[in-house]
Amino acid sequence: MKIRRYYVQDMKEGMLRIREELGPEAVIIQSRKVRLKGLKGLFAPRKMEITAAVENPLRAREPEHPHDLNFQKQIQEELGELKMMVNRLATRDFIPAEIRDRERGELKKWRLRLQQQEVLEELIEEFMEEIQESLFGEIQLTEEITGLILRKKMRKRLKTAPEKGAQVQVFVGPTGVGKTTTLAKLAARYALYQGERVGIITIDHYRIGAVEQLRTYADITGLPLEVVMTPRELQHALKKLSGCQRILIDTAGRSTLNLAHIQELSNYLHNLPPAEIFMVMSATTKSQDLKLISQNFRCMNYNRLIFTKLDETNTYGVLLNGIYLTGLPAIYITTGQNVPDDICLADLDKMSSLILGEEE
Ligand SMILES: Nc1nc2c(ncn2[C@@H]2O[C@H](COP(=O)(O)OP(=O)(O)OP(=O)(O)O)[C@@H](O)[C@H]2O)c(=O)[nH]1
Ligand SMILES: [Mg+2]
Repeated sequence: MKIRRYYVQDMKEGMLRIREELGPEAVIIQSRKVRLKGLKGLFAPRKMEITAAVENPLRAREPEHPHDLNFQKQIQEELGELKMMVNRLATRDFIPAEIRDRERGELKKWRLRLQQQEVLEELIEEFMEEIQESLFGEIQLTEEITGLILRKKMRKRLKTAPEKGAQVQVFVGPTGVGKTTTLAKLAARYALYQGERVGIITIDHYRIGAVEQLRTYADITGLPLEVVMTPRELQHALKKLSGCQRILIDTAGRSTLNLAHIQELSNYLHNLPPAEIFMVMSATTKSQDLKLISQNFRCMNYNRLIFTKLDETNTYGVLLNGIYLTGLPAIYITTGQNVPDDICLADLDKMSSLILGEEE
């Protein structure tokens, strides 16, 4: 075996020299950046030290017919293999252990942040693996760079959509998440800011005080309110309000574990015209409960998300988890009890900043 060491500017130059001198069968067994010895080396840019070896130097000689097409093809194949090998070696085996550990340290910080934010473990693993794979070869991996890459990946995972402006909008979800309050905020915005004719329907005749709550909002804004007790009555109410540009339908909050109640409510929604059906999720919901909510309410055919009560928590993983579990875009975020002010459009940058704890 012949082993030779080269000092070159870059890998490309090294490969050319190795091929020239050792032939196509040579393999690179080590590569690293070094300073040349002596005063001169101190001021010169760092060189690449490549150690290459060839098993049988005899085969390294040039062939008798270098222009033979088969020979050229063989050379190219071998060069391709060599390239792959070099890449593998350069990205894994020859990074000093201390740099590898530093990279892991940077990731650890972000893993911890995502865990604190209660991002689902499966999503955290996915992010960490993707970043580790794409970055393992980068020597200058700082906490800041890792954060930027994570942010970019998170933006891709999060999902928003523009306001659709469907005529019929329904608000569904578990108890007490803010369905009625959010409906009131949007009704006021449509009516007062956009000058639209708005009608409200409520299917919530189960909870004592539910109708009065909505009637208070309707009276303040002067909007018509229809209370319905059966799916058939809902059809009548829709007809009655058909002159409205916007019809907002409030539903009763149902316990996530009571599938019979959820199913009963979904019967009302079977014959709706094309509608935006908002699943309202509170930011204070536990991640594991979110899984149940997204599954058990599926029969409601909800197609968009609203996240409420962001002002009540410092843990924002729900935003990512909700979008991930349902595959649906978030449209609105609410941040307080004030009607109509405490609502805004969901925004990718804002959501990822909340989860990662960074300024935009
Ligand atoms: N802090 C905060 N409170 C909110 C927000 N949205 C709603 N609330 C409050 O949460 C409580 C429940 O709100 P509702 O709108 O009645 O909730 P709901 O989903 O209609 O409740 P049910 O109809 O009983 O299922 C009320 O006290 C609201 O003022 C929000 O964004 N932030
Ligand atoms: Mg309600």
